[in-house]
Amino acid sequence: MVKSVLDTATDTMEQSTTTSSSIVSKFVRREIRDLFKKDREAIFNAMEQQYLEGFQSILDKDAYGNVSDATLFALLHNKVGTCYHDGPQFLTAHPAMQVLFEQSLRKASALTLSTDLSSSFYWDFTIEGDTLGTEWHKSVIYRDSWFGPVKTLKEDNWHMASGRFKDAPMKRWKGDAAPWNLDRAMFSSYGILSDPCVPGTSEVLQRSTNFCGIENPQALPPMENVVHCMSTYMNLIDIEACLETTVHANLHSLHGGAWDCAFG
Ligand SMILES: [Cu+2]
Repeated sequence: MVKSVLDTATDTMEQSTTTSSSIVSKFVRREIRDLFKKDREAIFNAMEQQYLEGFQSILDKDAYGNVSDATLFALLHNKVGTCYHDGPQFLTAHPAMQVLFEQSLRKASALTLSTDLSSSFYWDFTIEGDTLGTEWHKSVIYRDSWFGPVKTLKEDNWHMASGRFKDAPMKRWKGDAAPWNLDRAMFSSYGILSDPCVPGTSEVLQRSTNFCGIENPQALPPMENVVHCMSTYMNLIDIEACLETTVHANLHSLHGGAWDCAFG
């Protein structure tokens, strides 16, 4: 796809030169709802390879053992020493991890499904924030053929009862222990790559919109929160702190839920 024409003009006293060349963008990132259905389906198929089939391409198998790319992402995200959160580096480091994810996604698609992906995706969750209010769990995002339901039941042990990712395993590091992967706050007490405060023992993904018996009435962050952060604060540290706490952070808990509480 030809994205734009680059014009370079050089003016001197003696001559004026103009050159033009085409810039070709071979890969684009679109809001997930804006993708053609076939492109979105290809992406989800590749994600199945990553999250269900343990696709491995980033770490060398001989050196690190059987460590899937998805496990590495979980580890990097949790590792305190990686510093993805709690500072202005969040704005660049977190997207850098997304680039790594996309590289793995393209390889998974090409190598295991013989499909070259033409695009990647992002999720603009402020669309749910602006349009669905407390009904955000009804978003197309949580369709079975997309990411699967977020509203689950205690009778199902908070597992997704349907959807392509319903059997997604909780990630564990399967390589050797090494100084770089031994860091606080990376593993739960059961060795699962989740927040250490999560005491779950399930080896299959669990999640809920319920908190200790109470249905959470919160909505996803609206675009107004982003605008507020960008227009209220004047330096990167304050803008980032606002974005991380009022735009990003609740996503984790909203999609996790809480159960087996002392009450409820
Ligand atoms: Cu994060």
